[in-house]
This record gives sequence, structure tokens and C-alpha cells, in this order.
Amino acid sequence: MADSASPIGIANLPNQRHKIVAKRGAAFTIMVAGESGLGKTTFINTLFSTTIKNYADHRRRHQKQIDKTVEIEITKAELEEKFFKVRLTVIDTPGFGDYVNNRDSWQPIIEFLDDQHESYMLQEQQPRRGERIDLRVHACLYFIRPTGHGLKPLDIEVMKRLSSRVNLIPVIAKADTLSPNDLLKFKSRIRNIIQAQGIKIYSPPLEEDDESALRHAQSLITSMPFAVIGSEKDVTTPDGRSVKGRQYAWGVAEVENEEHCDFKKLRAVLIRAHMLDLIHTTEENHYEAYRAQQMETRKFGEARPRKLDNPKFKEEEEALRKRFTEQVKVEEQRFRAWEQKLIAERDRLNKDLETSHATIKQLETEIEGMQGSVARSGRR
Ligand SMILES: Nc1nc2c(ncn2[C@@H]2O[C@H](COP(=O)(O)OP(=O)(O)OP(=O)(O)O)[C@@H](O)[C@H]2O)c(=O)[nH]1
Ligand SMILES: [Mg+2]
Repeated sequence: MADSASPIGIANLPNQRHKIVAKRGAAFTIMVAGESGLGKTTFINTLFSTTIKNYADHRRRHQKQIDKTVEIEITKAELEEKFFKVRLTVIDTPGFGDYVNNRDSWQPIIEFLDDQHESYMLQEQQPRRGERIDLRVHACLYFIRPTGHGLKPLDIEVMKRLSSRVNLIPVIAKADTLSPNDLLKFKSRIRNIIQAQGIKIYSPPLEEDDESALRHAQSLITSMPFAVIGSEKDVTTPDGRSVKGRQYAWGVAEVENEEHCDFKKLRAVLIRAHMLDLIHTTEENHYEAYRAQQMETRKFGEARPRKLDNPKFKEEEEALRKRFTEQVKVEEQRFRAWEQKLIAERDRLNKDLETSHATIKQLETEIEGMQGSVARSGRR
């Protein structure tokens, strides 16, 4: 499936590492998250169907139902990339945002990520470290609703929490619903918000010594956040090709056409060019950060405190309470200002009324005066 034009990450590795990796293959775990109904499950099916050889034979094992996802689901598959085996695990999560209490709906995803670090850390502390069970997530794709406007406060909050735990890759869902122009504007808006909010997203490494890799990474960065189209179906284009895509009256939105969306770019980042970087940064940055933080707050070998006693959890609670109080204050101020404006308006209206009354009075006097003079001239 690798086309020769795109750089193959594995082949670019220093020899030593290349050998080790090629012999053992790699275990790679991807997670999808985001609001409900954005096509997360469909994306997973699309990824499997475009990367697994003989997918038709394995369809039943890998294809996921695209009913609403209601719990965290784990699917495994084996890919072969240029004589190199990848044990791919994909974690599908229930979409959030359609409950009254949004907080509860994404909390399990954060806990899942922490639990994997925790479980790996405990296994590392065992005297015999045999084959470990490792479900640490190497890349988390965060699906953004293609509104064309920006990010919701909920997106920002969840992305912040994800980005401190995992390599976060934001993606724009259902790219076929935005025009190319609107898509470009939307991308730049989202990049600005991400920067302004200080959300750390995954960025392909810029290797200065390899010109073509450098150019490739730069072009990836300018396309971020990747816009994707997902589809379970093969459809026929007006020029007679059978492709994965979505059929419309105007034609076909093709999954693997770079003019239509960034699916191929995203897949190349995940499966080809940057898989090892994603694995290493997970180990070196995110896992290390978790380990260091846990070491600070508890003694060696001690179990993780229950959620309620967890200082981090308390800290979050505290931050939330503070934000709530601040918001109430802001609302109160807004209300005061509004009240002031109303009072001023009332005074102005009262004044107007007074002036009108005075005018009416004066007019009445004038009328009386005129009536008086008419009566007088009648009598004459
Ligand atoms: N137009 C368009 N529709 C899509 C795309 N991907 C998925 N859909 C449709 O969106 C609907 C929801 O898709 P799912 O894959 O179930 O969405 P989900 O994000 O897994 O939803 P939850 O499991 O509820 O979180 C389905 O009707 C899909 O056919 C896309 O790229 N473009
Ligand atoms: Mg789903």
C-alpha cells in the first residue's frame, strides 16, 4: 500500500534501531474521541478497510457496527508495512456532548488513558518484567464538528486535558460538508484557537538534516488539523473509478483523494512516516510525565489513591469551582451594567414624558386662548 513517493519512516531510521524494530514489529495504539455522531467509528472502519490486506476476508472480525458507540471498545488488527509487522490497536470511545452533564461523559476517556500509564508502571515495578500488557495510547484523534466557526468550550476543555496525557491530533470531521474555501478558513481559525489556548498538539518532528523529510513534515504541519472523510462504501466516480467515498448529486467525495480531504496524509502520519516518533514521544514525554507526577505524590509501590483523594482530582475540582465563581461574578457585573442602563433609560423616558406633558399643557393653554378669542369675536 506504500506508494514510493512518500517517505517511509522505518527506512529513514538509523540502522540499529531499524533492525530491532523490524524484527519485533511495533505495537501501535490509536484512540478516537470527540462529540457524538462525528464519524469516529466510521473512520476506524475506513482506516481498517484501506490498510488491512484482504480486508474482505477479515471484515467480520474488524468491522465495527456504526450504531451509537456506548462504551470504550478495543479492536486489534495486524498490518504489514514493507516486511514490517504492525500490531495495531484501535480504541473507539463513546461520543460526548449529548448529555446534560458533559463533564461525566468524557471523564472515562481521561481515566482510561491514565489507567494505561498506571498499569504499565506497575508492571515495570515487578521483579520479572516479561511480556507486558501495554495499551498506552500513542495517538489520540480528536474529532471536531465541521461548523466552520470555531471550537466549542467543551472541545477546548477536553483537548487541554488530552494534550497533557497523549499525543493529540485534532481532525476535522466530515470534510465533505464544507466547501474547500470554508475548510481552509476553518483550519486556520482552529489553529489560532489552539495556539491562543495553549493546547499542545502533536507536531511531526522537523529533522533539519534531511531535506525531503523536513519539507514533508512542514507540509503536514500546514495542513493541520487534518480534515477527513469516512465511508464504509465503495462508490463509482463519474469517470468510472470505484473508490471509497460518499455519493452526492454533484459527484463523489473521495476518501483517498488529496484534493477532497487529508485522509491519506493522516494515515501516512499514523501508519508510515511518524509511527515510531509517536511511540517514542509517548514513552519519553507522556509516560515519563505521568510517572514523575505519581512519584511525587506517593511512595514507591504504593497503590494509586482513590479518585476522590487524588490531589490532581481535587485540584481540578478547585479550578472548576474557581471558574464557576468567576463566571458568576462576570454575570453579576453584566447584570448590574444592564440594570444601570435600564435605570438611565427609564429616567430619560420620564424626562421625555415631562417635556411632552409640558408641551401638551402649553398647547392646551394656547387652544383655550384661541377658543376664548373666537367666542369673544362671535359675541361682537
Ligand atoms: N457526510 C459525512 N457523514 C459521515 C462521515 N463519516 C461518518 N458519517 C455519518 O455520520 C453518522 C455517524 O457516524 P458514526 O461513525 O457512528 O459516528 P460516531 O462519532 O462514532 O458517533 P458516536 O458513536 O455516537 O460517538 C453516520 O450516519 C455516518 O454515515 C463523513 O465523513 N461525512
Ligand atoms: Mg461511534
